Amino acid sequence: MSPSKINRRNFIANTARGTVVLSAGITAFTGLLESCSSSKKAMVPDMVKFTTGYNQTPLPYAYNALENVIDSQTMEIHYTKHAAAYSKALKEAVASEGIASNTSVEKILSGIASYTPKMRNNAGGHYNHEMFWKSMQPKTTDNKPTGSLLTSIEQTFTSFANFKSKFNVAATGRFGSGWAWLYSDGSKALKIGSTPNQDNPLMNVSDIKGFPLLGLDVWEHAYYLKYQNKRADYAENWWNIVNWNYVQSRFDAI
Ligand code: MN3
Repeated sequence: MSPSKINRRNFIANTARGTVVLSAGITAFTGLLESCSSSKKAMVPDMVKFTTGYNQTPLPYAYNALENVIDSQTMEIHYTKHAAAYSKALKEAVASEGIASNTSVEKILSGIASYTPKMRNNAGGHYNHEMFWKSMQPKTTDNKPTGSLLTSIEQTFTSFANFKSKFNVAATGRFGSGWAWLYSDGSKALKIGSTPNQDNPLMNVSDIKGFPLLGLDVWEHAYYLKYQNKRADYAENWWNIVNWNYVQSRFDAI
């Protein structure tokens, strides 16, 4: 934590638990903080940088940019049809369920138990995909994290190879549609897990709770044209296009 960040924020120290909870006076993540309180650990994402709106942000690369791993047709259908539908339906749900239009998706997710299945499916779907697009980049050789994230992965999972193996188990083991996650339950502790459908660790209904750092879409629409039933091959190839700089930026925010 840099001094400048410290100066920008108001700290409340909980010395009994040895944890520190940041109170930035921004309401967007109040629910998230509350939803994570059950883990007895602080959840302190960078609230401005990682606040999600309702519209799709532009895809940060061309449809064919990830061609060796994800084919162009899959990317285009996935972004312009599937993900676009989540954004559209999210906006419908926000309007019909009386939510203030400046409410962040994160705030909605943290209290998702209070809303309809339409909200759950589409707020989750929109959030997950907005994060998914940013977490990929064109294929590079020997693609792996560096710095503090690599150190933490190696400390938590023994090695980067072992981390990938455990993540792939989460991805291939998810029955039906869903997501595999690297997430933090607070205090930068790394966890691997999966959620069904469009759920994610920000939801107060989720079995796993925390701040998502990296998510892999294992719905068949994400890979079927190129990989058919071979989800394991998709998951293995995907490591070549993970944007570790983006994952690191999320890790730095907690
Ligand atoms: Mn998808």
